[in-house]
Amino acid sequence: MKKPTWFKMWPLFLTIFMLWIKTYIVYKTSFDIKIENWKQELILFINPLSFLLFFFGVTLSVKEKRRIPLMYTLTFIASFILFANVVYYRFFNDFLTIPVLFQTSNMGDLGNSITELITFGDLLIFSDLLILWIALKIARRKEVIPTGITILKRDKMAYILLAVTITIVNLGLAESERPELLTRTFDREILVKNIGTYNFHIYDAVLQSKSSAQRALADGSELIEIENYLKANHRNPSEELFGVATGKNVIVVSMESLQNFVIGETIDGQEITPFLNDFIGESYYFDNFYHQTGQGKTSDSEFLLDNSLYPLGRGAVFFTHGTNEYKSTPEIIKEHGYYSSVLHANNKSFWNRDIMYQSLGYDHFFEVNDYIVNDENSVGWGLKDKDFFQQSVSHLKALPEPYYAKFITLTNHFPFELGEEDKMINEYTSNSRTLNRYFPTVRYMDDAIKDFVQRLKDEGMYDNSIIILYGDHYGISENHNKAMAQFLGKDEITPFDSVQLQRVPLIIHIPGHEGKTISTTSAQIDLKPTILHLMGIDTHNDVHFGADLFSKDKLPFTVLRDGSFITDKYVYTNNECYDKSTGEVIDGSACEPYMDKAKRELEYSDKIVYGDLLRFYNGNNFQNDIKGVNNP
Ligand code: GP9
Ligand code: MN
Repeated sequence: MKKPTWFKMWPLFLTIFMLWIKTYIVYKTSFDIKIENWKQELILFINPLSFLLFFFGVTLSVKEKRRIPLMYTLTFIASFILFANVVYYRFFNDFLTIPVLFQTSNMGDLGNSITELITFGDLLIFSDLLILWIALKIARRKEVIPTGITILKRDKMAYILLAVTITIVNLGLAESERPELLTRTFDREILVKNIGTYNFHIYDAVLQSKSSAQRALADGSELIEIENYLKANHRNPSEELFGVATGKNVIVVSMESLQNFVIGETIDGQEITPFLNDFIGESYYFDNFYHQTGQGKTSDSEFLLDNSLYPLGRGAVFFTHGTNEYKSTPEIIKEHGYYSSVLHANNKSFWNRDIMYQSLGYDHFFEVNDYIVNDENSVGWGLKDKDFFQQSVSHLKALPEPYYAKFITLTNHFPFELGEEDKMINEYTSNSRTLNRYFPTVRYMDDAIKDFVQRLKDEGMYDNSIIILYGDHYGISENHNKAMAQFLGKDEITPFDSVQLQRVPLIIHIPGHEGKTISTTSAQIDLKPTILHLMGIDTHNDVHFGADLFSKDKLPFTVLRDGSFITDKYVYTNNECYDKSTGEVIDGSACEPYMDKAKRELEYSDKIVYGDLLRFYNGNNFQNDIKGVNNP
């Protein structure tokens, strides 16, 4: 039997071992990665290894005399990646991504201070190169250097097996800690925590090359067909409301996980949303308004709001196409003298917001560092909504007027945690802990918005503001259908009911206007043209898939991201057509006329995003030829 060559591969194992431990030390000392349990710590500890084994595996495939020099080179590359991240993190509290490397504005922030950012201690990151050099020198002198050895195929196979096993263990643990990790692409911190800094860069490169390829193959010609479609679908604004918000501040509140089914309902005789129920009485309330989000959840709803484009069927568009060219609301209203900002007390890189908001043209983003967040004022995902709004008012007062300010709430987020002192109504009683806990957190959010509106009144800001409140996406998934059926007093939740449960509240408050409920089928895609028209901005030259919600010509038609669609009479989902008034399955021919439109809407919007088509779009020509026909 041949002697194993494992022990002669010691320089390789030493190199990998040093880099592994070094990476872990860097994780713990240079990055602020929140660890909640031992499993997360274990994932963090082993994740560098899964990459390093593969990376250095390359050295086994080259000629022996090349092996050691290659090892030095690879060590240098891995160390340099680590080093660059450490320096970048020190300044931006974030990990490097490929788009960031090309983002000159970010680099501009670094400016000349780059040398100040690097400390002498950082050079320690390269110390293993020195250790390896010394170890090899000593070994050569003692003639234990494994030169001239041929590594057996059997040992190479064992090595690959080891690398594969570690990777599977790593990904398996990560998937159990954070399901849909790679498709939902939550946050860079979460990605790095789970797959490690090196694998993260590979993942980032794959995303990048995929979207670059699709982008590279696109040319402006695709826009013509889309333009024709959008022209035919353009709806004129309501003459009565066009321009009512001109010069007024526009405050938009994204209400976390709020669905329509709680509006006007009670738990043990107590209203779940008493404030919203009252506010609806003095606002425009849309009770057939749907969310259209996909995996990007809150960020998808923001995408819909600001672009009137559909988010993507897979992944979060904020992540995958964060540097596209967009013609979003903040950009458009800037030309009309508006200042735009987002207020959200979470990490700025969550959902890639910091990058995406630049692409969308926001003037300012108040993120977690602009708030005082501590154990007392936090629950679940972070700063409690009441504290968030309270602290936000001073930010709001500092904004140049008129402004467009988007608030993103957080407390009513799965798993719906709330301290006893904040519980204003009872939990529900069912087999779903999630649904049971949903109601007290909804009630809390309702109260937080009440306080906020009161504050706006106290500060004299209320009468000069249009307030738009919308639910971002569902909070209760289909996993809780049994409990949901119990709450709604139904025998079961059918696919028809599931679609109806995708309705989220939309409330538009315009000072001096009386309350009115509008029941046209509508969705988040309609927000942008509606807001622009309220501000008195013409949208004939704008690319948007939605329509003004107040327009008397608005088609009662809405497509959800999964391809389901809703009209005034029908609901189509899971290849079945339902009668909207009875919820019964009917002959598919009734839905047939809308199928093509539903498919086309999503396809055209996807083409724009994947091809980054708006970079070819010349706003001046668009829809000009129909002026006079459709233009008021
Ligand atoms: C996080 C918040 C919640 O910043 O927007 O994200 P979600 O999980 O709802 O998309
Ligand atoms: Mn959300």
